[in-house]
Amino acid sequence: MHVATDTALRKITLSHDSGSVAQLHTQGAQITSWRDAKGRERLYLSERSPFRSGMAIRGGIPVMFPQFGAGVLPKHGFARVREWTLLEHGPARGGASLALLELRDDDATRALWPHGFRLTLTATLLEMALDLRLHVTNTGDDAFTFTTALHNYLHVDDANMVRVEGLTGCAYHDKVRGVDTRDAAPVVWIAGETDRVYAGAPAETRVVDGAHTLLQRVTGFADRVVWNPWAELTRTLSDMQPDDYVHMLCVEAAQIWRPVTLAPGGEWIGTQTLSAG
Ligand code: TA6
Repeated sequence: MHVATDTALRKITLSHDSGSVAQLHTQGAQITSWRDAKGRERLYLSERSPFRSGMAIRGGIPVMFPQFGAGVLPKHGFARVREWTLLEHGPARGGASLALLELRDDDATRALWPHGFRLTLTATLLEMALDLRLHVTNTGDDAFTFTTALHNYLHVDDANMVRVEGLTGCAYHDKVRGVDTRDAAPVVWIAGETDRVYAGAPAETRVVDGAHTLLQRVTGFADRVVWNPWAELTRTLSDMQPDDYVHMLCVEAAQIWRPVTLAPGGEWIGTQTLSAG
């Protein structure tokens, strides 16, 4: 896939001896590509993304903080459009490749959200897995409350044929129909616009895309979001091609239903390992 990239946005590469490679934009600490050791791209990235400073990148793994979705802050918070500081980048134990990025409050974030915080994202690339660790610390003098997500845009060959396993029996809010309901089906098939926030989901979710699977293992993030805009909504999104919905599915690790409150000095950690099969 060819992606035009504005050189103003800084991008780093994680590479593993096995041949797996990931790209990460320091804006948003956003992973924008992950190719496993067999050479298969596992993330969707829109060719129509603006790749301009301060504008959300459509695809990869945006970090939503301190607000998931709509609310008093800009949609999905500000962490995804801020420049993060690269603290570490290089080889790690067992041949892994690691990047550690940090975002701290500054005048601009305090103007939107008057709190002292430190966020770090640690990305570790392995042969067939990508591991992310989001660490939130309250560095201020007052408590704050946040919601968050790793908004994974998975690349799939055909969304019509994809099944998501592991959410059976989970309560969810269906944003398309505006109802709270429960998933009784043994697997989730995507057959139209889908926007669901699953509450208290199991730690493992599996996405099966033909012969390819992706296992998502999560700690800390209690909720999952499954989103595909489908044909009609995609046509209204200027940063996606009309047919892109066929090749993407968001299965997100999130903390939404029960917002997290941190006292001064308090910490919260969420992790996610995506394993390619
Ligand atoms: O996680 C699903 C969702 O909240 C959808 O409702 C949809 O709006 C999507 O995120 C993308 O949001 P964005 O602001 O990046 O267009």
